[in-house]
Amino acid sequence: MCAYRITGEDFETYQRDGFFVVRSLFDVEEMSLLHQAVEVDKSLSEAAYEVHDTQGGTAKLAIWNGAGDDLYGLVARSERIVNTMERLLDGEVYHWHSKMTIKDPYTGGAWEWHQDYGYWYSYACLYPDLATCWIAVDKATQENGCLQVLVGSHRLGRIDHAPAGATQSGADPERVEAAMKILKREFCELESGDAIFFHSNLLHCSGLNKSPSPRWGFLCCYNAARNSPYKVIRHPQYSPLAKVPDTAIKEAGLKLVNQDYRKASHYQLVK
Ligand SMILES: O=C(O)CCC(=O)C(=O)O
Repeated sequence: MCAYRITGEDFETYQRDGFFVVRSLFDVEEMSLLHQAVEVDKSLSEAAYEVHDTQGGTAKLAIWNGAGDDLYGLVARSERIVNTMERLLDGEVYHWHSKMTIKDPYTGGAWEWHQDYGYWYSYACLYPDLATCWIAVDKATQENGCLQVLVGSHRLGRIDHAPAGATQSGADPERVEAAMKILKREFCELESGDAIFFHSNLLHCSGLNKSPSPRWGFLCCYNAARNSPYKVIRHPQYSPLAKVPDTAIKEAGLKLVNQDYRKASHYQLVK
């Protein structure tokens, strides 16, 4: 069982580069449970809506706010992620939201260059004290549209964002082009169960899925408790996050997958 705990080196990498990769954050058995959950509970893929890119491609996105006792919730509440986020965001954190990004074989679309804080800013968070853990549900490669990052771009500060394609928000293309001339672009190729922790101002994107395999990514996003939206908006305010031990996923997993999974699911999908 993975007992990942953030190291001093990971923390320094995060501060310098805006992200770091953890190999096998979730092991083969845990990923198998997650795959079974996806198979058994179709509500997620059925509720996912289309996200159109600027090249005519279409990805799908499911997003929800709660982190409950279903497998997705247990992953989002697991100590290996939440403790890491507490270190990265320097104090108590809460679950901001979780997302599943889905790229179907051959047709799965791209995500344009953006910073998450580019649009979370308008959710009334004063500081960019939010971060994401992007977990590879399927192996992510350049061919199927893995995440790409501009190393160190979190230090550019927040860049203006504008609509890109029908349903996306993209960072100012002129700034992105200038940043690309001085910062290294990294393709984050991951095995299933690997994860990337990244800063909300890190410029990132992902390409088309040109492969015969699906590419699913599970994103758990957190906000510092002290950075709850300063006014009431559509997105929920701070609520305490109940951490669960790292063992919880396997302990609950088989039971959840064998029972009626839908009854165990607590997530409320948002459109
Ligand atoms: O999963 C992906 O390919 C990118 C998703 C993303 O960047 C986001 O949801 O902010």
